[in-house]
Amino acid sequence: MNYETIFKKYKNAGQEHVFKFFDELNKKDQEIFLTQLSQIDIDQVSTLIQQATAHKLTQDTDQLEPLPQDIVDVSHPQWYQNGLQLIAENKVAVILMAGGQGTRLGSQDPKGCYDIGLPSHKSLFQLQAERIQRLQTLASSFYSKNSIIPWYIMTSGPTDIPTRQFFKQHNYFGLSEQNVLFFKQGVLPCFNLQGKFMLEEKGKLAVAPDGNGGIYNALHREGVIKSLKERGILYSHCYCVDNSLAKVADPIFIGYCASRHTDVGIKVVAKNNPEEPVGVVARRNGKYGVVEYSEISDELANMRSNLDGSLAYGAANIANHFFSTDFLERVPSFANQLEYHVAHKKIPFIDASTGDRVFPKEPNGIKLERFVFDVFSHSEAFSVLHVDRADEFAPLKNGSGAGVDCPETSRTAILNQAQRFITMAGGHYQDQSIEVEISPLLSYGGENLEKLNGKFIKKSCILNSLDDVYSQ
Ligand code: UD2
Repeated sequence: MNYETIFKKYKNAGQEHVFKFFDELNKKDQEIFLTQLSQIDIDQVSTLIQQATAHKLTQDTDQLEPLPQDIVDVSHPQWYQNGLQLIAENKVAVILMAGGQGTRLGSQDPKGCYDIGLPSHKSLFQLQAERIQRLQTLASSFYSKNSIIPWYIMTSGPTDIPTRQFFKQHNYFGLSEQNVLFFKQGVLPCFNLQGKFMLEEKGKLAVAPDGNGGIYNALHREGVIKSLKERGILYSHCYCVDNSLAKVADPIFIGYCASRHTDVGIKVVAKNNPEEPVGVVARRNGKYGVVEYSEISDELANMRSNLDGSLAYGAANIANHFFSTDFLERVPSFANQLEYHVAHKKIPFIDASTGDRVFPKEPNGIKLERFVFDVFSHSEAFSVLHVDRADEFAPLKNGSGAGVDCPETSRTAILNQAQRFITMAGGHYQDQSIEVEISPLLSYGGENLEKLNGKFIKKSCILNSLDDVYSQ
């Protein structure tokens, strides 16, 4: 599209102010700017701005009820073999949501690159890659097949290049490059409290990733669904990058959901307290859904069950989802009904009156995002698996020293899990100051440590292989 056409579209939408500094730009920057402007669906976004600024928060428009207890099953090893067999038959994929910007973490790099300070200094990406590798080994040896779990990684504008570079630098952490597939989610323009677009630079619109719910458009647009079908994938585990304990492609979860012909499955833990920043699984207008922590009222967050006094809305979403490929194929038929959520953020912008870049101290703009769990109401066979927080959920949200959901709590969670695995195998620590890290390549869920039975670990160490186990 040429300048006149684009200008007219933006003028009709009341957004012509974005051209204020256009004449100051050189030819090349003008081309880049026009390309960016032409890629925005200005009509759709204008509608969204009206909806978002008039949007009512969920609890005063939706009829909410706590999750009925009879829908929740508790995780159990009985489903492990079923899941491992599906993995061995190459019917299982992993989809990682890694497009978020680690603002709260204070890191410029994609969150998956973060080193939480383990003795091995492995990043979250490496821990997750090694969990996949271990499962491929377990499935292959148990079912004597060459098991492959393709790993689809969703990135966004800010995380795409650094994520791809990180994997390349680390040679895909031992995985085959053709089974680590990146795809980018979409972006949406930010706008100020008056509904006007903002300039990040004189020739660049301020945009942000369209939320982890942008995954559904991206899966189709970027050919991931096509790839899943070509590979014969029936089920996918979809999870968030920032959970240090994420049980990637958990055979128990896969086996449980598949055994119930699930189209959408979710893992939950008991919510710690009313203020914990997690969504809660509930019934919304008679359907299953998740009420995000940023949208639940204090009244509902604090409501207690009459039976045992626990939180009525206490089924905490840990961003671990199961999807059948059939369901993912169905999503476009209702994707555009998915609501957008309003996030008030501090958005640097060019001040129109001075041309200077301003870094606001308070939220000055709105980012629109979709949430991955907003499709749950379209599920026809919903499953909820209650899992053990200590074994499955250690989110990395805050910077070092925050005391909660931070590198230190993630590190502790992983080392505590290793100690439980060793104790379960009959091993002991010589004294409590010892720290042992177990490589996921050696053990995914505590298996393969039998030789530790009756042994005393005398000093802190990293168990990378059975040789390390024998040498204790
Ligand atoms: C997420 C869940 C929340 C709870 C919590 C647990 C959502 C919407 N909320 O809250 O219910 O489970 O995690 O820790 O899932 N991401 C993208 N693209 C985006 C935005 C986010 O891929 O545009 C990814 C991000 O990389 C991360 C995940 O989605 O892996 C969660 O993102 P977040 O940090 O924005 O979500 P949070 O912690 O607010």
